Amino acid sequence: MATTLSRTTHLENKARPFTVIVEGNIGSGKTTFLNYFKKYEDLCVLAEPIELWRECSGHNLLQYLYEDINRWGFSFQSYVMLSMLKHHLKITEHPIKMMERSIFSARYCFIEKMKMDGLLPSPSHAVLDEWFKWITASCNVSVDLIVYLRTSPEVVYERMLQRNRKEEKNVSLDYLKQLHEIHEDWLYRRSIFSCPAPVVTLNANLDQSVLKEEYKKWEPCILNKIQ
Ligand code: DGT
Repeated sequence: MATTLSRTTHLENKARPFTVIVEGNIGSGKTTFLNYFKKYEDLCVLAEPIELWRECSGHNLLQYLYEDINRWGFSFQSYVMLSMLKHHLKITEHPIKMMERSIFSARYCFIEKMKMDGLLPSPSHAVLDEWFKWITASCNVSVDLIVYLRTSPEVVYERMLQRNRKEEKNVSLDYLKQLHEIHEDWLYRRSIFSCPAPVVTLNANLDQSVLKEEYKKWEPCILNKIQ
């Protein structure tokens, strides 16, 4: 018991890791990016908890979402926020934490898009927004760097068709175009919301072999090696 307590205290007292969030449209290559950085021992890599969303006490929330957004949008977004919060708060002994997406893109991109499309009733939006405001004011969800994998909607649409995730079969090019614009407004044009950290933008349309060179170029910055 004493050992458990002293270990907890030790970890709580440790400095917060340098936290990098990886953002970009559906199919922009976030998972590939994370996989590339897994080789570094200094890093705690947290992939998006999509498997949790597919298996919430036996319910595939991602599937429900795409089948009937009006009915399931609120439940899905509540669960996304919870799973993202867990990642933000996850204690690690690694000096760097890299997360796929964040509570910020859940709120600023996906919840916002549902609201714009009239798919999230105003009271449901208000409740999610209150949760978001409370979490960001009361919990340490600070971020040090955002990596924006910038793509064109046509490219990610092709990738999405190729990967053929069954839940995404009804996701249209139009939807990806609108989601792209929201990411652009937030992370590139910086015209909506605030960025919780400086943004590094990578051209993620590039072919994998070339893209690796881009990853390498940005490595010192991403690994917090710049003095
Ligand atoms: P990648 O590696 O860049 O191809 O990333 P994906 O496409 O595996 O991951 P992501 O986060 O762009 O999308 C996963 C699926 O979950 C996709 O169908 C969109 C959906 N999704 C992710 N986060 C949210 C969210 O906060 N709200 C909604 N409505 N959908 C979300």
